[in-house]
Amino acid sequence: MSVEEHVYDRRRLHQWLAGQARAEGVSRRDLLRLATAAGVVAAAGTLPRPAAAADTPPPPGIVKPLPPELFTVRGTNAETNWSALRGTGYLTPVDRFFVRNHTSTPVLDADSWSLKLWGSGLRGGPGLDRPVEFGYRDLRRLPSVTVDSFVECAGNGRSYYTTQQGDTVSGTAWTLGAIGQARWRGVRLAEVLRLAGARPHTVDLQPRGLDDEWVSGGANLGHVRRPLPYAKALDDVVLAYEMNGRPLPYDHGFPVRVVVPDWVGIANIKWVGDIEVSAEPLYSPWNTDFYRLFGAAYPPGGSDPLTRQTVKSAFEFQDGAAFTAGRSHRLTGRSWSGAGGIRRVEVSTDAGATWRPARLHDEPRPHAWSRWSADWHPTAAGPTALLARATDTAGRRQPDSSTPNDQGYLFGAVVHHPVTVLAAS
Ligand SMILES: Nc1nc2c(c(=O)[nH]1)N[C@H]1C(S)=C(S)[C@@H](COP(=O)(O)O)O[C@H]1N2
Ligand SMILES: [Mo]
Repeated sequence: MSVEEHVYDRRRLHQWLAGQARAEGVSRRDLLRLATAAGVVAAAGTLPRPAAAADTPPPPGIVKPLPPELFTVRGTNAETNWSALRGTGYLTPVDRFFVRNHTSTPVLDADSWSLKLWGSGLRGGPGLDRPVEFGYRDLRRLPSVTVDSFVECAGNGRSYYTTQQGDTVSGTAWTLGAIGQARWRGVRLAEVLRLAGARPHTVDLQPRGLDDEWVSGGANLGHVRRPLPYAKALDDVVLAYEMNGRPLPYDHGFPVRVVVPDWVGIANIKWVGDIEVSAEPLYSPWNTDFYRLFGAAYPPGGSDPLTRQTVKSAFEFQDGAAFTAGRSHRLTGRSWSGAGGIRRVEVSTDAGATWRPARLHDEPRPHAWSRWSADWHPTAAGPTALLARATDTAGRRQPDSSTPNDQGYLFGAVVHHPVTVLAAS
C-alpha cells in the first residue's frame, strides 16, 4: 500500500469510527481489527463508538450495541435489564450480558497476544524466576474444560441499600442486573501453573488486565489486578477463551479472561496479559481499599477480602411494571448463590405479608442460577410490591435486610419491587 493510501485509510477508519462512513457487508469486528492494526484504535486504548445523536450522553467505551430495551448504561458500565431476560434460556445471551469496565474495552489481537507468568513462586529460585509465556494457540492446544458459571459484580443490588434501607453507600447504582450466566470454555489455571513450574509454596497469584490504567480520585492505581489465593486457583479457576460456544466477545475479555466461579466479579480479570505467581502475599487496591467491607459493623481495616457472592433473586420485569387485575400473570425470575445451588424460592405478591413457593425449573447447580415461576391473579387495583426469597443448598436464606457497608457490596436482602395493578377494563 502506498503511503498516501495508508494515510487515506487511517482517515477512512477514523470516519467509520465516528459514524461518518458506511460499511455495508463488512462486519464491525473486521473493521475494528483494521482500525486496531492501523493504530486508529490503540491496541489497549479507548474505543470510540459511532457518533450518536447529539442529545444522547457520551457513550461508554463498550464495543457491543447497548439498546435501551436491553441495557441501562451507568457510566462506563452497562446493566442488563431483567425484563430482557424473560424467555431467554439458561445462559445469558451475549447481546444482553452486563458489562463492568473500569475504563473501556480494549480491542486486542489474539495472534500478537500472550500470557506471561512470572514471579517468586516459579521454579528457579530468586533471580532465576524466568517468565513463561503462552500464546493464544498454545492455550487452545491444551486440554479444555467447560464450566457454567455466573459472573456477578460485588456491587450488584447496591442501590437497594439506599432505596430500601436508607443507607449511604458509594459506587455504581446497580439494581439487580450486574449478573450474567455463561458457559465458559478454556484451560484450567492449575494446568497452566503446572506447565509454568509453579512451586508448592506459592501463596498468591495476581492476574492483570491489558485495559487502560485506572485513575480514581486523582491517583493512578495502575492496571486492574487482584490477588487470588493459590488454593482457589488450583481448585476451579479457568482461563476462558470461549463464552457460550463462541470466542470471547471484546467486552467480556477477548482473547482470554479469568473465570473464578462463585466469587465476586472483580476476581474474573478480563483481557488478562500476565499473572504474577508469588511466594509472598500480594496486595493491590482491589484487595485493600476495594472489595472489603468497611463501616460501623466492621473492623477499622475492613473485613477480609471478599470472596463468595450472596444469595439473590430477581424477577424478569422492570420495577414499576403494570399488571391488569382479573387476569392471571405468570411471574418469572431467577435466583442464585455463591455458596451452592438454589433449593427453594418463595414469592410474595402482597409486599411480604404472605409467601408461597415458586416452581423451580432448574435443578440446584453450584455457581449457577435456577429459573422459577409463580402464577399471580391480582384482584384489586392499586400499588403493591412483589418479593422473591431464595434458600441455597448450604441453607442460607435471603434476609429481610443487609448489614450496610460503605461501598455497598454484597447486598443480599429480599428486594421489594413496586408494581401497579391496573383495574380490569
Ligand atoms: N481487566 C479488567 N477485568 C475486569 C474488570 C475491568 O474493569 N478490567 N472489571 C471487573 C469487574 S468489577 C466485574 S464485575 C467483571 C465484569 O465482567 P463482564 O464485564 O464480563 O460482565 O469483570 C471484572 N474484570
Ligand atoms: Mo464488579
